[in-house]
Amino acid sequence: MAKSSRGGADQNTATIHDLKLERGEGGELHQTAQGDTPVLTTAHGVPVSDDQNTLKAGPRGPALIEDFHFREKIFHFDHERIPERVVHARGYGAHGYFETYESLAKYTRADLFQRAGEKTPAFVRFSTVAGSKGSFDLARDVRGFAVKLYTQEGNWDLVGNNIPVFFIQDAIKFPDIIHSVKPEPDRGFPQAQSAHDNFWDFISLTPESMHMIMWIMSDRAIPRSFRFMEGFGVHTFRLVNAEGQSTFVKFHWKPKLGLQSVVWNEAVKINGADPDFHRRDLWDSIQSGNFPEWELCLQLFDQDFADSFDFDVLDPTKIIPEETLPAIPVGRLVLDRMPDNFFAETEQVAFMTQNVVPGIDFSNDPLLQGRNFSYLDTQLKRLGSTNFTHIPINAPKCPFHTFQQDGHMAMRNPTGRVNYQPNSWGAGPRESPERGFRTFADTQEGPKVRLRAESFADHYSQARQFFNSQTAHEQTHMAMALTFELSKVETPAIRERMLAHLLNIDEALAAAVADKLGIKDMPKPADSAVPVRDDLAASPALSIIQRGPESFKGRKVGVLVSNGADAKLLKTLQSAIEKEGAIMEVIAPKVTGVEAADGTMIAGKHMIDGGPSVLFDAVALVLSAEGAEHLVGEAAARDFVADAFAHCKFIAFTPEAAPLLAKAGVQADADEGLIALEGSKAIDTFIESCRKLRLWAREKSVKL
Ligand code: HDD
Repeated sequence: MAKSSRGGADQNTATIHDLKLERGEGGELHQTAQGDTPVLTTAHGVPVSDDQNTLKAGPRGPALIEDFHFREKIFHFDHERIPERVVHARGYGAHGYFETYESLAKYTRADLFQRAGEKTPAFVRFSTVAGSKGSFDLARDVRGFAVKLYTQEGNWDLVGNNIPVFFIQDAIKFPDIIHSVKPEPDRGFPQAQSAHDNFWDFISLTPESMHMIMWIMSDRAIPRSFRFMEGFGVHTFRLVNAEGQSTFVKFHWKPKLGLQSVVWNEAVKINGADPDFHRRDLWDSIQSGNFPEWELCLQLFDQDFADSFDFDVLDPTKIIPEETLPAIPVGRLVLDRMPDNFFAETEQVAFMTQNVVPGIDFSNDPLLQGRNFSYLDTQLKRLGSTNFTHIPINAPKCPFHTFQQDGHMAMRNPTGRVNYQPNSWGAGPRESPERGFRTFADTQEGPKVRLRAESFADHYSQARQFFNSQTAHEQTHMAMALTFELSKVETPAIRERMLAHLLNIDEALAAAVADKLGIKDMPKPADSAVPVRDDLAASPALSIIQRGPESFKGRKVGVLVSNGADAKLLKTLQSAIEKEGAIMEVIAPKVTGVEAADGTMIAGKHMIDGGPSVLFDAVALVLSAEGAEHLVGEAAARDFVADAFAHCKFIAFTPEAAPLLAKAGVQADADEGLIALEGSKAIDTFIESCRKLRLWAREKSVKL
């Protein structure tokens, strides 16, 4: 079992200290801890005698300002909050390491890529973009995928997302896109939603967003777990080797457990049932020793490829399809330890795109160039001091020496007389032309202009390519997402403007959305600066369903049980699930569990109301006839079954559970996704089916 370095399992075991009620010198009552419990002190180390009562003039009198312990305690509490991140406020992080497969010295002098098998400590923070810190996990949104690698030559931050393109091409538009998606300023809502007028107004006036919109309206924006999503560095970067030669690179993180998302109807329900769904998933898997892994894959290319590629490699609204340029695995990222303290690490971690190391450099992507200003600036606002690098989570793990000094909360001032260089004292660090970071000597020329390059002008072709690369089910999900979002837009002109863009992407998609919205008069297609291409080959790598997992590993089965259930069957089911690397959780009418037919007790993890089927990847009903009869009358049990069916999940059931299926409107032989637990092969069939994750063929009939 994995433990955090401090605390861990020991702190999870509650011990009730032997508390004793004592009368103090003045006759007042207080509880005192006994044994070896440390004595509570003030922040200045003064032992505290009473932490239950303020100092008063008489037992019923007013409080005295002299009470320094009370004042210090409340003062500190009043200042506990720091500003939340202006974007990506809600996030969750974990520690781990990156392991290099083979030396990449040919391409880069970056120290972490020099030696096969080298392990570099890492901290990763996943996030949603629009919602505030306390919002729910399954908003339709981009997920941040920020990786800090503590290399031997400084910290390298790869501050990416789970989507490889972005809304805008130039950083100067960032405040506008973010203002538009955040709660509208007059009313202060909606929270963590893009489904409102301001967002779609901005988008419909910003054609360069169309490719990103296709991704956001796809199931990529409602991932099942952080563990099952990809990460992307988005921009083109450069690798630079010891000879000073540069190779362009795009960074991809690929989850070892395959891609998986939920469906929208499920996401909405998960947000109610468990707003911390993604956090809990990461916590549970790391704490139980199931460490998630991603492979770092590189798309490497030279100037000739860049010149001949269909789009500008500096345009962050474009991808290079993996079928055109394969992403080569070069190492793996393993997350194996939760932070000891959420605030100290996950909240205070400061990611910055400008944190690059010798051997890795920027490109001229105008979004990246602007980001390189923003991230340093925001840390001062958020963390309150230029000394935020003194916070352990942000400090390098390699030796480092600067002459920076003073400022708020300075923890690490230079010692001795020398705080400048050059100096005559023969002391202190000096720069190193050999080891130091050298910017790639790219030649630049041209007038100073505020212009968008013409090579950035095609806003629809890759949006179309993305849509064409999806399976029919995924295309339906996108049409439904667009319909949902635009149905929340109150201004008809904005909806129509969006339809005009959709017409440039896919006419059938535009028609489906118009039909579902009830719009009869189709607008004219939006003007496009350049002809929209329809010769771009579909890229199967862009589809989640086509990139599913090979096994059911890392997933979760929810088993609804009742009194009189078959304990032996449940045990066999559990071992089959665990053999697959998945886990089983029991849902019972009462959380304390049920009594099985053989008289043994089966413990519950959830009661029915607290364990709806949306929290699981597949479900099983292990019920007795009597149990099923009782559950038929419970709305939560009926929803458990009806939702699992509607969300195209695989459902195993004992024949006795048939009345519950029927009451939930599910025919026991409706399709091959319903597996009766009869005969010796039934459990194997169930597990094999679960590997497909969902029975998408059912979707047509349930019309989600
Ligand atoms: Fe950003 C945070 C990713 C464009 C300005 N961004 C932030 C985080 C991620 C990204 C993952 C959260 C880091 C964490 O967990 O602490 N941002 C992206 C990606 C972008 C992008 C992939 C486009 C490719 N961002 C972007 C632009 C700007 C910013 C164009 C401003 C010009 N981003 C910020 C920020 C944040 C931030 C205001 C807020 C909190 C923070 O930096 O530390 O500086």
